[in-house]
Amino acid sequence: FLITEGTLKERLGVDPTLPRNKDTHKGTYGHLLVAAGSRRMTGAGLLCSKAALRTGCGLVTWAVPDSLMGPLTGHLPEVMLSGLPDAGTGQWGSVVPEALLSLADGKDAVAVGPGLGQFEKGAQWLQTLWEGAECPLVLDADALNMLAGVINRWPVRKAPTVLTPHPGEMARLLNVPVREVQANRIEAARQFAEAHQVTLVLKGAQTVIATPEGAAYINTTGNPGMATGGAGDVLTGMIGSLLAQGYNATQAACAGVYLHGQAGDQAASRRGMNALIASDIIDAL
Ligand code: NPW
Ligand code: AMP
Ligand code: MG
Repeated sequence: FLITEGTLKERLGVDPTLPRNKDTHKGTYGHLLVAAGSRRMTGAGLLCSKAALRTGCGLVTWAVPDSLMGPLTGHLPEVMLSGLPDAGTGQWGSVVPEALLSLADGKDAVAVGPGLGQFEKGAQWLQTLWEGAECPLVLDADALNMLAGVINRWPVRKAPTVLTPHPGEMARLLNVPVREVQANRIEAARQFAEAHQVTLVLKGAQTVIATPEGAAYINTTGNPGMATGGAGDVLTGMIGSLLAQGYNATQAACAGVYLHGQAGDQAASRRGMNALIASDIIDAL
C-alpha cells in the first residue's frame, strides 16, 4: 500500500488532525522512555526526545549515563532526565542494563538506540531490555547494530517491536552488502519482518514499512534534504511517541514515517533542501 493521508485515515484509522478530547490530561497521552545519546552524541538523544514531545505524548523521560546530566540540564526543559550510574564515562557500556530495565517499568513505550554508541557485549546488554521490557519498543541506530547476528537466537517479543534501519544498518542486520538491500527493498523488509515478527521500517527515499503479518507500505512523503545527520533520530522519537500514545506498531510506524516526511517537505520548502537540518523537521511538526 502507498501511504497517503487517505491510507492513514481510512485503512489505518489514524487521523492526526483530530482535536483532543477536552477532559484529558498528560497521563492520557502516554509516557515514553528514551534511551539515547552518549558523550559524543548527546544531540541524538535531544533530537529524539524533542521529536517525541512534538508528536504528542504526554511525558518523556530521557535516560542518560549519569555524567551527562550536568551538561544536558536545561537544554530541553520539558523532558525529565534520569541519570544512570556510569563510572564517570558518559558511555552506555558502563551502565548496567538492569538499571535501564527498571526505568522501563510502568512506561508506555521505550525508544532505544540513537547515539548510544557501540560497546563490548552490546548484544547481551540489549537482550536484557528485549526480553524484560513488557511495553512496545522501537529500536534504531546502535541498538540495531547490537541486534545484528543475534536476533535469530532471541525469542519473539510479546509486545510490539519496531526496527528502523537505514540501508547501511539493514545490510548489517542481514549480513549482505548495501546494494543487495537497495536492489530488493520491499522483499528484504518483508522477509525480515515476518521471520522475526517485528515491524521493519527500511528508511531512505520511499521508506518501506513491513509488518509481521506480511503487508508492506511505501511512504510518499520526504525529500533528499532529509539526508542530514539526526533526521533518523527524529523519526525514532516520533514513532516512540505514537507507540506510547497507544497506537499499534503498524499505525505508529506508518503515521510516524508519513508525518516525518511531510514535516521534512514543509521544512524544505521553507529553507531549501541544502539548508535543511534535523531540527527543522521538528520545528515543522
Ligand atoms: P556510505 O556512506 O554510502 O558508504 P552508520 P550513522 C550507510 C548517531 N548520530 N543508503 C553508509 O554508506 C546515530 O544515532 C548522532 C545507503 C555507511 O556505510 C548512531 O548512533 C548524531 N547507505 C551513530 O550516530 C547525528 C546508507 O550506512 C553507513 C544509507 C552512527 O549512525 C548523526 C553509515 O551508517 C547520527 O544520527 C542510505 N540511505 N544511509 C548526533 N547529533 O548526535 C546510511 N548508509 O555507520 O550506522 O552511521 O547512521 O551516522
Ligand atoms: P538516518 O540515516 O538514520 O539519519 O535516517 C535518515 C532519515 O531521513 C530517514 O527517515 C530517511 O528515510 C530520511 N531520508 C534520508 N534520505 C532521504 C531521501 N533521499 N528521501 C527521503 N527521505 C530521506
Ligand atoms: Mg540513524
